Amino acid sequence: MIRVIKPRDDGLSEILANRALDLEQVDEQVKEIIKTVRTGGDDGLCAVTARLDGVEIVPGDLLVSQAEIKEAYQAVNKEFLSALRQAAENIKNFHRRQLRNSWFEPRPEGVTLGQLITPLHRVGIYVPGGKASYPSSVLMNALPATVAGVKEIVMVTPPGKDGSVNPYTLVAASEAGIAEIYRVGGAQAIAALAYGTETIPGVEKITGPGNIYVTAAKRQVFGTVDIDMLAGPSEVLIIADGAARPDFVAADMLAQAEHDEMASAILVTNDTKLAEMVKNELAQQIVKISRREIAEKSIIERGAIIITEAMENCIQIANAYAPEHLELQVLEPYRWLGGIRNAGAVFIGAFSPEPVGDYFAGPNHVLPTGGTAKFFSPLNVDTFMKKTSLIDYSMQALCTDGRQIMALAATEGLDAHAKAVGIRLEQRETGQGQD
Ligand code: HSO
Ligand code: ZN
Repeated sequence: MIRVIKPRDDGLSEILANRALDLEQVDEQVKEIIKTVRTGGDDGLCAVTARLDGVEIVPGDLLVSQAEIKEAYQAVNKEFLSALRQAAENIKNFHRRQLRNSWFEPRPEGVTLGQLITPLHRVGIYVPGGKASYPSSVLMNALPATVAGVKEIVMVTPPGKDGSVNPYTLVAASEAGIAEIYRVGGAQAIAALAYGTETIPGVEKITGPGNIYVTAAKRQVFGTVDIDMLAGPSEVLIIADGAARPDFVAADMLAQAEHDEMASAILVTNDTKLAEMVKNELAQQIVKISRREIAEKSIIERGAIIITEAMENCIQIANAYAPEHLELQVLEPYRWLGGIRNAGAVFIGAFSPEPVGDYFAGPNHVLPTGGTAKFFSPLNVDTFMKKTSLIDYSMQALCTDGRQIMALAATEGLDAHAKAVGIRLEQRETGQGQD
């Protein structure tokens, strides 16, 4: 059922390529939706929601009430709540380590330089509805923003057919300190966050995964607001050697495959026997999982077992693939870790399966997909911070550097730039300046 590929097979290049998100196919439709919300405000937003989601909502009902949040707490079980709270603690602790201070550097020559690091003021978090509505993703998006010091965190999430919002999502939002929740989803929710409506004031940045319409909308509003990244289907690449447990490896591949038919689970190994055993394990385990149909499609269409000559080749393939999640189920994981350049998150050893990171350990599970781990990082505290540069020159320092600045300005033909410096140098020469 799963492809087995040996290097030089054509299949390998097929797996390494062909992962780009094809957002163009929905761009026109998304452009129309954004225009409707931008020009029509609340009415446009509710009209699109009625048309596309089949839910009639009046602007006055967009905001989820405190009473609904209280009710949601009644609907969720205690075990969920205590696990969620512990996960939240772990996530906050991990992200606190990412906080950086503003800095000032006064130098003896009369120059002080520095960098202010300040949180964004208002951000919007998109949480998908339906099957992919994950309370864990609410925490993963909101808590780094909280740790960063963002004052206003807004959440949007599509309503069910009856207009309700998943109680687990609501409880997670409340636990993460989100006070403003709107029942609206899709590209129209992204448009509302970017441009604002009468009911939903606009935000500065939008984060969180969504379907292809949401992702295309995020790309279209980028520049009006900032976005985190363009998320594609989830993926895991597992490097395993002869010491790995085939049942563990297969279980981890299925944990990935059950997310979505488009999700990819790939095993790269230098051990032919392990490859064979994992293949058998997959066949045995897949019939026992509740999302079997989704997982089967994912494993058949997107999964692969790649057999290489040596561990070095496994590492090379991982770097070329740049997976969202990389598992190292090998005898000496730390020996190989230094060779890893491209991965969203690395899970080390037999007892760190991906769900540990998906839910609990603390690092973020919003990770770069589709090979973008070559240049994107996991969602983190910096995602919600911005930097402001500080420049403080004394009169003495300007006199020292002024001629060089004027020379550069003259070369660019920017006479007024040169004069803005020159006027100060002259003042110094005539003795009128003060430091
Ligand atoms: N594996 C997903 C996150 C997730 N898994 C949420 C379960 N719930 C993307 O990293
Ligand atoms: Zn997952």
